[in-house]
Amino acid sequence: MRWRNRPAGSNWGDFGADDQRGRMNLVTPARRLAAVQEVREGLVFSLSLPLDYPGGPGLWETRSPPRLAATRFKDGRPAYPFHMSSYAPSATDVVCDDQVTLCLQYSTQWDALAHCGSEFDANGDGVPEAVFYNGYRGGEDIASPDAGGAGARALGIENLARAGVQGRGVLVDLHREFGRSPASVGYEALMRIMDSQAVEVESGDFLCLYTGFADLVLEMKKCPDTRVLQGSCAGLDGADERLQRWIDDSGLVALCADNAAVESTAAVAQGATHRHALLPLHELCLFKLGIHLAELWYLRELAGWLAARQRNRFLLTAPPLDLPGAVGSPVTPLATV
Ligand code: UVW
Repeated sequence: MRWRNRPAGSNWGDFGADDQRGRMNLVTPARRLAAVQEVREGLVFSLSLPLDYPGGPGLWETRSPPRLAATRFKDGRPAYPFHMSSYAPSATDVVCDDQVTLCLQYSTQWDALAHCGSEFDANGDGVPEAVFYNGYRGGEDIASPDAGGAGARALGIENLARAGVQGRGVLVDLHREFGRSPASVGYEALMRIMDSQAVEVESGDFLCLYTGFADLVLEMKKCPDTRVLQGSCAGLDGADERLQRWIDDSGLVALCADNAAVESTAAVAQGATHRHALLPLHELCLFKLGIHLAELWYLRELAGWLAARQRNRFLLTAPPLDLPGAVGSPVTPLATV
């Protein structure tokens, strides 16, 4: 057993002692068939930003835009363009080959379960250690890929990729309610809005939140004004205990938003006296329940199309890269309606 104590309100062990998929286990063949029933017109929406957005330093100091470069032969020549006639004089083929330095969570992305853990006394020795979903250990199972570490030996994004990310998306339009005003949306408000938009969430659903944030990012044309962005659009109130309980009880498998962190980060507490998570929804979802989070999705056109038809459900297909050991991944999600 990897742990003696499990965090209050967690489901560690419920999907198996070595489970690394978390709530994705609830996307069963029956739930996928239910998702397919939402396809009535065969139209498809891409839910990705161009991966070089937000632009510049972006939203987090540590993340920078993708840098493309040509691949090179051993003698330093770029394979871009590469005329195959240098191999065989009669060849007419011209080939371009490139590589990228990519911050995996710079733009439209999935968070792996290895993305956020907590300082928690899982082994019951009275001393908290860095621990992740299902008791996997920081520094052992999840060790920095710098300094010769292998990255996430457990809970890496490949687990999500191999789960086959396809199921029913259900969209809540927070932008319709709040416009671009900042709002921290707790249980009461979310239930009221879902009720007014006739949204029902069932076990196995991917809940998508349209806030307008990614639209604002696009309008800034790769010069993001972080002060404006930080004061704009809705996010969930991750500290609201009733909201946390509902997320657990609903059976949803992922929260996917067009904003930067799914939850509102405006109210990050300064000067609290007790130790606590600054990102309580990340703690609840990634650490305690194995619910994947997705951020900076582009939902505007899908939200408009669904609203015009009084619909809110669709088939969602959103596999991340199968990149072993990574703690996040870009994604090009597709909504089919
Ligand atoms: C953090 O909040 C640290 O990352 P993200 O919002 O991209 O999950």
